[in-house]
Amino acid sequence: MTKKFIPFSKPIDLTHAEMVRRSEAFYDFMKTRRTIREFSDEDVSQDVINNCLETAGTAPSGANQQPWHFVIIRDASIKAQIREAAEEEERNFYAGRAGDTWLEVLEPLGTDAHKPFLEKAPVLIAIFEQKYTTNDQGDKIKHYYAKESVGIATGMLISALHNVGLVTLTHTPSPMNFLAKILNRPAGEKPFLLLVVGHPADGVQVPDIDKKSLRDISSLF
Ligand code: IYR
Repeated sequence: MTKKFIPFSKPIDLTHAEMVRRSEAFYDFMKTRRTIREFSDEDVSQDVINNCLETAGTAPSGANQQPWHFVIIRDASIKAQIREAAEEEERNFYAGRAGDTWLEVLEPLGTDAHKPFLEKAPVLIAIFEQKYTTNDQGDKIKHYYAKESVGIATGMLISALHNVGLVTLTHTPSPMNFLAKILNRPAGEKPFLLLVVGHPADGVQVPDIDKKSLRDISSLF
């Protein structure tokens, strides 16, 4: 394939002071994001979801292969199937598969095998990692750094949803192959995450937890 390059111009050009102010303002807003486990049934428009998905789709990816697929679930009967399958996995998880050490670190979050949010929240987004795709000739096209890429896209999706005042829960029932089955996804796709999206329930509380300090998460040479 021949290379084609086009000019790039900086989308924004700031002074140092403006950069400091803007980076602070972004941090101040992003640090208000909390994972929410109780949702109201208030709806979220598909226009908003689509814009946030388009933002996620701008993520960098290995060889620009964009190895992600997002399934939007609004249908009550599909949500019910997902809840049933997820709760079955979670019962096994909490009854022993997790192991004591894992359950110990989850303790402060107060989670258990009940997942009513899977039916209550207006939107579920099942995110799939495309490990490979299959072309019309039936050849497998391998994707490079698929997991890293879909992780980055998911982070951008969570940020885009937060930016419009929606709340999310990054739900990872394990194993979650049932999602590929229920949603009829092709071979080569592996469920990455089930993102629960909506508005918080009235009076919802969140765990009193901290984020690590800059000192703890970074080092400077
Ligand atoms: N998937 C289980 C357990 C769980 C695991 C982690 I790591 C969390 O941060 C939270 C929960 C569940 O959803 O309950």
